[in-house]
Amino acid sequence: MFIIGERVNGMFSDIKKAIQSKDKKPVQKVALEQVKAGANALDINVGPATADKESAMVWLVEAVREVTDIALSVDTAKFSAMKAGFEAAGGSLILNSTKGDDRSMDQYLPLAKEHDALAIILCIDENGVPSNVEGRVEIAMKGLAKAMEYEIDIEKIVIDPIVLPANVAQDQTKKVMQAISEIRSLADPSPHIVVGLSNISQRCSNTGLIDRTFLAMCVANGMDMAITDPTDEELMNTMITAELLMNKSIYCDGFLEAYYT
Ligand code: THG
Repeated sequence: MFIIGERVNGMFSDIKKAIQSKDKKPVQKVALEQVKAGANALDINVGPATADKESAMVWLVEAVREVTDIALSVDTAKFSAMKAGFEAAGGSLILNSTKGDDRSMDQYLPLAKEHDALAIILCIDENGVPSNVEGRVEIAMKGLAKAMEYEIDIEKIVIDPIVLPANVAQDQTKKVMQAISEIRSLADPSPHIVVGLSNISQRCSNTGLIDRTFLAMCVANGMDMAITDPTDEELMNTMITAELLMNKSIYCDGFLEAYYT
């Protein structure tokens, strides 16, 4: 599993405060905790409360880059902020994200190509998030065709089927998992599949339990990347165990310890 640490996000109050007061310390602390816990990349998102998205993104990227060379997933819906974040980061990048309509992909995919970045394509188009499996799969396939048009390797493409909170869109959870499975079986070579895991339990009770149960189910359906918090030990243990049971690692009695060595 490729883990994108979710915590450097202005949606969290410590990071929001740090961005507003231009205090790098809390950002760098959170970033290093995520890396130490096993993140393979860090999501970088300035959150909703900042007016000047470009300069906030540059500041946040630079703060994190001072303490780690790990891959950065520049997470913004604003193209100018994406471009600014990419330039500030130098290399080792994930474009998070482009919508799956032609107009968005024609803008974002050339930027990903230019920086040799992984590109996350969301299963959203001009009509929003499809409410069925077929709509998600169709957008994913259009995304792969578009990547080929720009001569981007399919290994560089990451499809996000879009996870919605279980308390308001309970019927969508199963559809996300079916979409993951279908995209995996239809495409050869297959793109990566990512989900924003915490979306599933936003404003629910028992968030941890819901997150890790959903994680195991997504792993069973072929998901290989997750935006999540690797400092959640129970969640990580569930991920390691789910991958073991999917035969992605070799069983030994100390399989949990073995993962970290
Ligand atoms: N897909 C992609 N990128 C994404 C998402 C996705 N980036 C952002 C988001 N979704 C993933 N990151 C988070 C981070 C936090 C939460 C959810 C997703 C979250 N926070 C709690 C809340 O808002 O209720 C708690 C906040 C707090 O503790 O202060 O749920 O889907 N490509």
